[in-house]
Amino acid sequence: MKLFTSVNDVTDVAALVAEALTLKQTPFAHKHLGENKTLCLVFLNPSLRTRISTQKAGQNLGMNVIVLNIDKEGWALELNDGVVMNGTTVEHIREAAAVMGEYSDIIGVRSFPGLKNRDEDYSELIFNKFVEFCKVPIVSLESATRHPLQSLADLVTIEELKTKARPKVVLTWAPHIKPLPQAVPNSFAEWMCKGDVDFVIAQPAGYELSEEFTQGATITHDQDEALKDADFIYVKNWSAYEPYGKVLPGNEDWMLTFDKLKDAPNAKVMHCLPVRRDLELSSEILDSDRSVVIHEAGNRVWAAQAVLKQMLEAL
Ligand code: SN0
Repeated sequence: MKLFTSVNDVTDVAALVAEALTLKQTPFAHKHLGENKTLCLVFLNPSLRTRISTQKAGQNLGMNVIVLNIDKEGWALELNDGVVMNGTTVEHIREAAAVMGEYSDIIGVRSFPGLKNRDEDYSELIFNKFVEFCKVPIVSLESATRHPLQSLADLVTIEELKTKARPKVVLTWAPHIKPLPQAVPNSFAEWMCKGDVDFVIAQPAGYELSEEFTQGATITHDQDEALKDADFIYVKNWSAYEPYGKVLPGNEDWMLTFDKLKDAPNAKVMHCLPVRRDLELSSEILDSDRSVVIHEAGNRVWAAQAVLKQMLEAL
């Protein structure tokens, strides 16, 4: 694998999930694979899980790992071509990405969407500039439209915890005070549509995701109906795709509470984290044995390690 930005970069999804679960049992079985190889993780936005789990995954494979919080510690980057750089930006992404490529065997990049210009975000402007200029294999650490390492960890978690061959998985929209990216739900939908699950998306009217990601999903505005007999409930806020990046008024009653689980007695509750307690998801659920969010976050290591292993094998 030379590029990991979406489920479409994976030739065999089930095999990658199985690989992650094998690595969970034997984390150091390939500790020489990454010897003398450098992984550079570049963050243009904050991170907790992605940063630590991917760093750990690289180290488990014997890699040297460098983390650069470029938004805080690097020179201010210019992303546009054809500008006279006589303002606040100091270094063009053309040079910055090319130089990082000189120092690295694999690069990871996190770049959130601006949520202002849909065409710009959905063309993956920033991420694709790294791909173009750094010339080494790249793994997405969440780009404008997708979060594939999260989605792979989610599928690994479902595979690991499921109690029936084809579980019912419900992605349910949650309230928030500010506009968040569609990257996590887009990506989750795209991966679930390739998994062996019955997949339902429940969201208020107006929060439809781009159809590019939801082919094969059942989409409903009726949360109660969707949650019925769910095996896994994935809670996530996202802003509207149309009008782009907006929070629509109302819908506070979409927060998942214990009461809403009454017709889903076996449902396990997932969230990618960070989660705002009692806004997106009730603390009652988070503090109960229904929640698998910590287990899910733990699986981020094995997802990242499976991807890095396949990338190292292809170097
Ligand atoms: C990000 C998102 O894409 O939704 C990262 C999730 C892994 N989440 C946030 O930006 C949360 C910010 C907040 O203020 O709650």
